Amino acid sequence: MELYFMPLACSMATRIALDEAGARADFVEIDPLTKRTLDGARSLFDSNPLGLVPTLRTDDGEVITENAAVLQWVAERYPEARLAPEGARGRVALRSWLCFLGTELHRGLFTALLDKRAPEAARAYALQKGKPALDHVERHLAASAYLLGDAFSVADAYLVTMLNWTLATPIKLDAYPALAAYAARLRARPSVARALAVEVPLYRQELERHARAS
Ligand SMILES: N[C@@H](CCC(=O)N[C@@H](CS)C(=O)NCC(=O)O)C(=O)O
Repeated sequence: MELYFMPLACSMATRIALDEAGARADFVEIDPLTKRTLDGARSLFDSNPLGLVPTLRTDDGEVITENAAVLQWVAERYPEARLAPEGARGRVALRSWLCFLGTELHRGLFTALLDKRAPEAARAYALQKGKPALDHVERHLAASAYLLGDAFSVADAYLVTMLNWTLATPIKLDAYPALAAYAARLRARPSVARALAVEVPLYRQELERHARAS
């Protein structure tokens, strides 16, 4: 299987989930500026018409896009890793969190904050509009170790990935003590620590590459 990823992007959640599952995968780095592999040989658009990561090509050649779908595929493909709850109720809760993370937090809040081309007014609007979503997760995690209670799931892989992004935004995690404690605890989790150990240096290289090109 192949995971198309960009360093520290939301595709890192899939890297964490695959690591948790002990799954073997080839990680194909995409440059966000060119949307091509670093050697220029392959375009992400050939696999995903939107040119977005994560894009996962399974061993059967099936292409899966959209974080929520990719993460649920990994959880279902490797049930022994227990990355999703077993019961119907728990599955609904997982889908609910994944939809919330993908829409209210990722696209609703972080996309505008991280987009250097976004007008300042768009950033301010996203910050104000996204605050109830951050407050919601803060309240939830004040009473719960993980998004789904006492067990790590693919939703946590997604959330911890996004919390890294706060470093590049005006969001100060200090103002959200439960989220800050959760982020610190999850960053020490071996799968998350390994993902960061791989992707932080790749991100730095990406920044250097872009600085040289500009
Ligand atoms: N709706 C998509 C959004 C994925 C997304 O926004 N991916 C970002 C990285 S976090 C991306 O590929 N950005 C590249 C770009 O926008 O050109 C999903 O949930 O997978």
